[in-house]
Amino acid sequence: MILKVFLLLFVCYVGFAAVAKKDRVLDQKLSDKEPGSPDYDHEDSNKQFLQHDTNKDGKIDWEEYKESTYGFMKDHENSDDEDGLSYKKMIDRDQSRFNAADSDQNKECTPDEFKAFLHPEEFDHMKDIVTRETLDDIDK
Ligand SMILES: [Ca+2]
Ligand SMILES: [Ca+2]
Repeated sequence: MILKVFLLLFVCYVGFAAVAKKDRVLDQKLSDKEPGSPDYDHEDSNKQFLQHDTNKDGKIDWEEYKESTYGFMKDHENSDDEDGLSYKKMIDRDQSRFNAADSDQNKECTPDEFKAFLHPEEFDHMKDIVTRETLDDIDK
C-alpha cells in the first residue's frame, strides 16, 4: 500500500518534468528543415541514427542510445533527488519504446527500426507504446 502511494506520487511528480525536459531535448535536435515534411523526417532520422551509432557498426543498441542521449546526466543515475528520479523515468520510457521499435528483438535497432523509435506514430506496431505513453502523460 505504501509502495503504491509512493509510486503514484512519483509518477505525478516526475511525469510533467520528464515531458518538459524531453521537449527541450527534441527542440535542440530540430534541423533547419520544416518538421513534418517527408524530407525532414527522413533526413532527421538518418542524422539522429548516425549521431547515436557511436561505434559506427550500422546498428544502435540500447546502451549506445542511452550513453549518447543521457550519458551527460550519468551523475544523477543513482541519486534519489528530483533530477535522478525524472532521469530514470525518461530512460525507462525510452527503453520501452526502444524495445518496441526493435521488431526482431535482437536488442539492436537498424536504421529502419530506429525510425520507428523516433517516429512511433507512423508505425502500426508502435501504436501500443504510443498509447501507453499518452496514458502515462494523462494519468498523473
Ligand atoms: Ca552501433
Ligand atoms: Ca533489431
